[in-house]
This record gives sequence, structure tokens and C-alpha cells, in this order.
Amino acid sequence: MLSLLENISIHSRNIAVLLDPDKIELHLLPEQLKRIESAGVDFLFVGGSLVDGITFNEVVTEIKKHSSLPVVIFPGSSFQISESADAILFLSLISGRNPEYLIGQQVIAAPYIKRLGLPSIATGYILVDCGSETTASYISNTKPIPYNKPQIAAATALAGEMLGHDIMYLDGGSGAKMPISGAIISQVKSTIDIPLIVGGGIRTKEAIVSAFSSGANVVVIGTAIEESEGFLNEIASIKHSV
Ligand code: 1GP
Repeated sequence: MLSLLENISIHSRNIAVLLDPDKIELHLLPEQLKRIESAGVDFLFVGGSLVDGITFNEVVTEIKKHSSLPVVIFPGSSFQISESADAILFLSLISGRNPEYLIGQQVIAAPYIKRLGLPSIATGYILVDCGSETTASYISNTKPIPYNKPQIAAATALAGEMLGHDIMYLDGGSGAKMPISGAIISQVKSTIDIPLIVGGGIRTKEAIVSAFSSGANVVVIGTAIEESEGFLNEIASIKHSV
């Protein structure tokens, strides 16, 4: 998706807030979106591992109604598609060896995405073990890359880039015990020439700053805001100092 990718370059520092439709209360959404926007957040990611299709479309449509931020689908399955979104991360779980998440779900989703005219961003998706089993690795039935093996993460990202992905997503999984290490982020960053998204377990201002200084171009925050909307103040202070 060109216009969105133009905003995400190998030099940019963007913050995306991940909204999980399973946890959204529709009547609270307009106010919540206002607070997210005034904190200076750049994008909204919408997705989750368990949400059902009908709710998903309804939630994305509602988000678009109340926010001018770009809404990007971060799908947990081929049921999570909505034409109201601005783009979809067309993910291939390249850290795993489960064909269903490497190409199976994509074959099911591709004709529908094309018919809707929904811009797709080819995304190499890499799960890293950050101290606890996450829903993403359980549901996908894949093993994440070990935390202390940055060279495997870098080789995986390089293979993903050589296979033609537009962007790489390093994810510790939602609610991860700790964020992905600076060592992994910087080794991946120095190996690839495409933009890098980093998320999972980022709960402090320091962790955001460290992900950016290690080379993340987009940092994704989900759980920290679900637990306390006050965390948006930390995001605002980073955005206003960039
Ligand atoms: C998960 O990267 C996202 O896929 C966000 O993770 O919920 O831990 O912030 P958190």
C-alpha cells in the first residue's frame, strides 16, 4: 500500500496503537480514540487472535467513523478483513514452519482482499520468544525464535526480504513478559533494507525509546494502553520530543 508505506520509511519513528476488537467497548470508543489521537499516535492497528469476522468489520467501521488516523488491519486469521480499513498487513509467519500461516490463510484471503480493493502490505512476521507462551504462538502452532539468538532472527528477516516482503514485523506477542531485546532489533535492522515494525511486551517509555534507538521504524503498543490509558501520556511525551 503505497501511501501508507511512504509514511513508514527506514528512517521514520512511528507509534502504532493496537486495538483488539475482543477488548473494545463500543460505547467507550469515541473518547478513547480522541485520547489516542491527541497523544500523537501515528497509526491504529486492529486485530487479535480470537475475534470473529462480523464483530471485526463492525469494530473497524466504528473506529473509522470516530478517528482520522490510518487504520491498518493486523489480522489474526483470514476472517479479519474489512473494507473500511485503510490497509491490511498481509502477513506470512516466516519464523514458523506451519504452512497454514505461511501461505494457507493467505490463499483464502487474497481473492477477497483484491475484490474489496483493500491495499495490502506484504509483511514478514517474526515471533520471538519473550518469556511466556503467547496466544499468537499457541494459535499458530509455531515455535518462536529463541530470545538469545539474534542471528536466527536476522537470517529469517533477510530471507523474508529476499522473498519480496515490503516490511518486517518483529513481535514478542501480545502481553509478552519482556520486550524484544535491543540486540535482536539492531541485528535485524542492520541486515535488512526495508522498514521494521517492533511490538510485544512494550510497557515503558524507556522500552519505546530503546526500540527506536535500536532501529525500529514502527513501535506497536497494545497491552500497556489496555491496562492503563495513562500510558498515552508517556507516548505523548515521546512524540513531542521527536
Ligand atoms: C502484539 O505487537 C503487539 O502483536 C502488541 O503487543 O499487547 O504486548 O503491547 P502488546
